Amino acid sequence: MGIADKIKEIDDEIHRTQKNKATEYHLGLLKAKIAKLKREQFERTSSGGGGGGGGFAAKKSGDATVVFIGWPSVGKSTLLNALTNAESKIAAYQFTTLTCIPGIMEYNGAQIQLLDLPGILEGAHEGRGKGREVLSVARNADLVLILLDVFRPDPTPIMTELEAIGIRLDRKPPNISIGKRARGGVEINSTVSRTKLDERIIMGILNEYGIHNASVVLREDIDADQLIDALVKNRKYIPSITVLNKTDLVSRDYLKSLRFPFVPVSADKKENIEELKEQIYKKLNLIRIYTKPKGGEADMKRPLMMLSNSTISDVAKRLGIRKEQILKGAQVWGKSARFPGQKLGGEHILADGDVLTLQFANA
Ligand SMILES: Nc1nc2c(ncn2[C@@H]2O[C@H](COP(=O)(O)OP(=O)(O)OP(=O)(O)O)[C@@H](O)[C@H]2O)c(=O)[nH]1
Ligand SMILES: [Mg+2]
Repeated sequence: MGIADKIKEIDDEIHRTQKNKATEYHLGLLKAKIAKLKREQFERTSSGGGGGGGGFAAKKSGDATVVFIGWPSVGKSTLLNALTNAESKIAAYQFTTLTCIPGIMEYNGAQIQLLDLPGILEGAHEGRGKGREVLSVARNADLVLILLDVFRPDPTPIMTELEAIGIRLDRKPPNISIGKRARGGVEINSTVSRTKLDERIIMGILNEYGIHNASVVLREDIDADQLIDALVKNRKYIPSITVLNKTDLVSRDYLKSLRFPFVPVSADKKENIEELKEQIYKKLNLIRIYTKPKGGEADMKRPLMMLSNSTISDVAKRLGIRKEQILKGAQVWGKSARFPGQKLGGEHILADGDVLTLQFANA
């Protein structure tokens, strides 16, 4: 039996099984098994392995990368052209765009890379219509822009496709640590008073992943899916924004009747495009970092725009460390430093407005 068949078999069993306290353990194990198989399947397909997006890989450029995901003909290419000076082909038939088309949007001093992609179909995550390659590009994005049009205004099936390829939208990684050890069995501690998962389920799922000795600490009340996410490890936690296009074709009352958060636009009539730029910029949560040469003055006019949670090493990388240089850390002035000019290591996470002087040792 191939992997796909095994997945289907377990999936069917999950759907047949009633969900209640008595079946919770069994369901938890089935979910763990299926996640393991799906990961194996993902890694076997050449495009999925490196997460590089196979034939659609685009070189990252700019301060952050936003990927457009949507059904065919919703107006992805029209929107790219409205937001940037790119010229992606537009046509009234489906699958006009066949590769990844990049554009750069400048906003508030940031250079934001936007990637237009071919449309996806339901079942994309299983490979339908090059869907896996398209979705794989989204795995490397800093923000996923889900583009819908007024003819099919429901983000859920698109989100399901993204979930199926290991992307977790608008969520944080589960706050749990699993420290493997040589012996002593599985020891479970929790810093929260109530937990959805009992010890038996946690142990069962860990065993499914070949872990028989470990110290586990739960710092939040997670469910079985989250525990599996923590074990599978190749999950990508990416923010998203849902945009509804072709609003020129409907009334305001119609838009008000829709029950999910979205940014309305008409890419063709260039309506609400500035608002969308602002929303993309805000959602990316970029921070400004200033560099100061040793003994000199910081250039406060031209910040580096970095993703939040960037480290000193990330800044060094952005500035292009030369081969013969070894980063020692940096002197930091600003919100993330305990005192002005604190010396901190490469792993230190910076805050908006920080000024820093990188320190190198010569190799
Ligand atoms: N009325 C209206 N039509 C639009 C709008 N945006 C795009 N269109 C039309 O929708 C059709 C598809 O536009 P594209 O930009 O090619 O759509 P796409 O999502 O890139 O399509 P694929 O590359 O095939 O997936 C074209 O005929 C566009 O002119 C809009 O805001 N309003
Ligand atoms: Mg297109």
